[in-house]
Amino acid sequence: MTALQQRFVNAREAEGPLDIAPVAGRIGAEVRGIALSGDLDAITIAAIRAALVRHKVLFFRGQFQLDDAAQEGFAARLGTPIAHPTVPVADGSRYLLELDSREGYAASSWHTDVTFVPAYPEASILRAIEVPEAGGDTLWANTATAYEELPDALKLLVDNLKAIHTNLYDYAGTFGGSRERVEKHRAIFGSTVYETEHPVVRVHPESGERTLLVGHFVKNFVGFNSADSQRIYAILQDHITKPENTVRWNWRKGDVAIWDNRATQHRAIADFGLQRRHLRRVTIQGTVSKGIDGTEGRLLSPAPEPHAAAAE
Ligand SMILES: O=C(O)CCC(=O)C(=O)O
Ligand SMILES: [Fe+2]
Repeated sequence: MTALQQRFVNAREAEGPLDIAPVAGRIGAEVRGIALSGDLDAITIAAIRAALVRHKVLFFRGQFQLDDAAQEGFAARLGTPIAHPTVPVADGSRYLLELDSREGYAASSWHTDVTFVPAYPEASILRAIEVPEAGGDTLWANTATAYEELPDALKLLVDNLKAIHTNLYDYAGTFGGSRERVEKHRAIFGSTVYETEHPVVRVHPESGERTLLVGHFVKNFVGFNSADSQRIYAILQDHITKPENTVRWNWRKGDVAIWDNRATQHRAIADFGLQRRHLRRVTIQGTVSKGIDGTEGRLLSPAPEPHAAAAE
């Protein structure tokens, strides 16, 4: 096996306190025999964090002990929970984002969460409250193996490329439901318009892996017009989302998925018709993206405060 192939193997650690079963060949692992809570000890939390960086998405079945407050409590052990920049929190919670099919919701296009800000979340924790009998799975893709596999000439193109990400994206193409609901969602999601320039290749702050940072918030690549941007985008997304790079999770009520939002994209599969599908998410604060040459992500809009920028 070459070093490259070795790295692609989504194998469990030889030792460690967690019972981990890899799910797909390159991404995803189920963690068994653990009840998530705000009271987990530091060794278990450190092991979960390490497994997250290694496997990129972790699944925990049957976490019925978690209510909204406990989901937030666990998030606070993993890092610093943050609310969505524009969408109000779910009723009675401090940080939770409601993902409820009753609101016409299905994030059914590939994305990394909240990349329209420079320090977008490092992780997201999603809990299934109600799920369809069949359908409504979620897919995740490994953006590190996607980069690793690119032909050298394409690596050369993306290594110094930058992209503009915005929350004013194509809602109609990504969000199910009636036109009225799409409009309502757009009004809330885009109530403040953000634009951020990110390196297309982000160096993962913990693993040092190079990852592709694109997804549906990308508006264009710097120096390219929108027609060329769309084609480059399609090439990169095709590499990221090819089945070999993905894992698919069939939700049961009580499941929790945690993903490393710095090394993955994900999307829901909107094949569940009018059945109820209800999940709640909390995100963990991330750090500003950094490219291969150290270039950092930067906020373009809303115009950053000059004082705040100087103080950073
Ligand atoms: O509904 C899903 O499966 C995914 C939703 C999503 O994009 C998210 O929770 O960030
Ligand atoms: Fe998402």
